[in-house]
Amino acid sequence: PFVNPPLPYSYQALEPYIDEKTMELHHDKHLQTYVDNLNHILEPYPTLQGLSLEELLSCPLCLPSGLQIPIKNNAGGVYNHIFYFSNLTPAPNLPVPDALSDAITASFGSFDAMKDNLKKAALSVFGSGYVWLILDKNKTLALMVTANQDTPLSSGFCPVLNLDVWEHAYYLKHYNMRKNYIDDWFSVIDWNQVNQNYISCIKKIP
Ligand code: MN3
Repeated sequence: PFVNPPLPYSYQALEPYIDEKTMELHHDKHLQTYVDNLNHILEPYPTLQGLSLEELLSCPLCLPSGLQIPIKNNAGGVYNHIFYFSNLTPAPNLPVPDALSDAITASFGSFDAMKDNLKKAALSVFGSGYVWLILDKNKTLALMVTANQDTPLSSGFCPVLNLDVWEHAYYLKHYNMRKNYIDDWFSVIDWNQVNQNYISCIKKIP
């Protein structure tokens, strides 16, 4: 069965940017529910239980038709949250490592331009969803918005960074001010990890 990995830092580690209660509920309740639901859905399908989250999400049409939406929602919920938590750190590390920094400059013109575009994209999400930095088939970085728990994996893109803009990710501290949450999130990004994600995406794309 799939498990909910512990956070790589304490619940209060991202204070004052992301509050302790939000982190606790987000990890122990929201993510845990997706893990439990996914395990329940896969119970009757031992062969699917052997697949990774990436495999479950990369080919929706390979799945039995009745499972396509439940797996998209719940394996997506597990994958998206583990990825989101793994790219945060209480000890932010700037500057951005060279490999990623060069790719950002090539795609967006500058780091600040990427940041502005990402913020605009995050503010544009209507309802619940995510903003992603992804690598496309030409090994170019781009931004992508997904609804609900959809992932870029199902469209063949490789995830480099994601921002959860569901209200549960920020409402206890930032209320309706998504903009403030986005700014605070930028203060706790683990750019070394994001650079690692970028490098592993480069290796995966033929
Ligand atoms: Mn969430």
